[in-house]
Amino acid sequence: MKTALITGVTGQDGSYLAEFLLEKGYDVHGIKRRSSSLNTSRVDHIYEDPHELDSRFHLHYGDLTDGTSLTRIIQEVRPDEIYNLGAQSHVAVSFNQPEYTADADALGTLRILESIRILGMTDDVRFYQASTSELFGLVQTIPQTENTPFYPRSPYAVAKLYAYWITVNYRESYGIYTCNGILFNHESPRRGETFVTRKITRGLSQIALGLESCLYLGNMDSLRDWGHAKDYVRLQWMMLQQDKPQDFVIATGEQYSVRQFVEWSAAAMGVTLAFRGTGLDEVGVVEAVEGEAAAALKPGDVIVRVDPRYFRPAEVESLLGDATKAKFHLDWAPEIGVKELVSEMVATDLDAARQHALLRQHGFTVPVVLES
Ligand code: NDP
Ligand code: GDR
Repeated sequence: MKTALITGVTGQDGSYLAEFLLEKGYDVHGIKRRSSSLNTSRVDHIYEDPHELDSRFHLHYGDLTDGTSLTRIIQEVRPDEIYNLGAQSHVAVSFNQPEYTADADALGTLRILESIRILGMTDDVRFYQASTSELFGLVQTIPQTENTPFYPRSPYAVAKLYAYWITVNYRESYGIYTCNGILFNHESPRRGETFVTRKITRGLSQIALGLESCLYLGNMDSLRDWGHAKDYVRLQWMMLQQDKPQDFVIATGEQYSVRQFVEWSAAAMGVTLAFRGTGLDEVGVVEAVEGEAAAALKPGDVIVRVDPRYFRPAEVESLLGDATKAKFHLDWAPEIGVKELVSEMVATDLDAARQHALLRQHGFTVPVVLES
């Protein structure tokens, strides 16, 4: 039985990867950070009573900013594979917390690699680094491949640039089996609520049920290559099963705007949305409503507006990936298309909104938070 250690196990990708590896028979150890409130909701369903002898899922307190905790955990667990998915992963937040972002995302990666080296495990462990399409930033060529030059546009991307190169450097310097997965945006019903896709599906669901009245967004012209997180975590594992370590771009090869994602999400709940006006005055107006899902809405309702507070100091306007190398070497292709992704996210968020609506109907206070 192989043993895997996952940083960021409580996040979107970490939770799907843990499920995937448990199904493959792995013993899975995850690092969770201390939080004043519970932060394990995405993995609670796979957590077993630690008193059970055959439990294969284990959680350890640790933090990417705390090198000794990382060394201790790696020494105790002695994993065959380490997946470094932990990060301050929000691009906009990285402009507010650049130093912390660098500490967790850049130095955190170095701390793990150094632990591997200091513990004399360079030949025993395989390391996956969650690199990102944000590295391409101000894109130099379209579509982006493993050979496209990087031009990071945020403290997050700059920190991830360091993490990318230190991962390459420890492979070349010490012969550690390390891989960078340069993953384009991937989403799911487990996506953090402040990333744009989830903000849209969750926000529109609440509006459809009459719990909220308007969704405020930033740059709706932004273009992204959106895949499904489940397809992408499979890749993270596949990369570590090759004879030789390599870096791969993972993407769908299709690109859509934030506005398009809003339209599809509305359509998935029976609402035809039209965009009128330009710039800061652009609004999303309900044109027609079909079915019962969005019973609170009627034609003419303005349910989407632009709020400049969600613009970033420097924007990544357009990302489009070319995953030919992964298709060739790993025989990988995404299985879940963007429309299916939207339907799944909307269905989950509509269910949650219905529960909230029911609670409100019965006099319970349900805080609805759209701020992101
Ligand atoms: P999430 O934001 O959902 O998860 C991030 C995880 O990192 C959470 O478990 C979080 O813990 C943990 N974390 C944050 N700070 C620390 C810290 N200081 N020490 C230890 N753990 C910490 O991200 P995703 O699952 O979406 O992404 C996974 C990784 O892939 C990230 O590194 C991200 O930057 C990268 N990436 C993501 C892409 C995407 O589209 N999703 C695309 C390309 C790269 P907590 O739950 O307590 O907050
Ligand atoms: P991104 O994802 O920055 O690409 O990083 P996000 O969903 O936050 O933004 C995508 C695009 O949508 C625009 N946008 C908004 N974004 C947010 N969050 N909120 C809004 O209201 C809003 N309105 C418009 C953004 O400006 C941007 O252009 C994600 C993260 O998962 C990173 O960790 C990962 O590395 C990259 O994807 C690939």
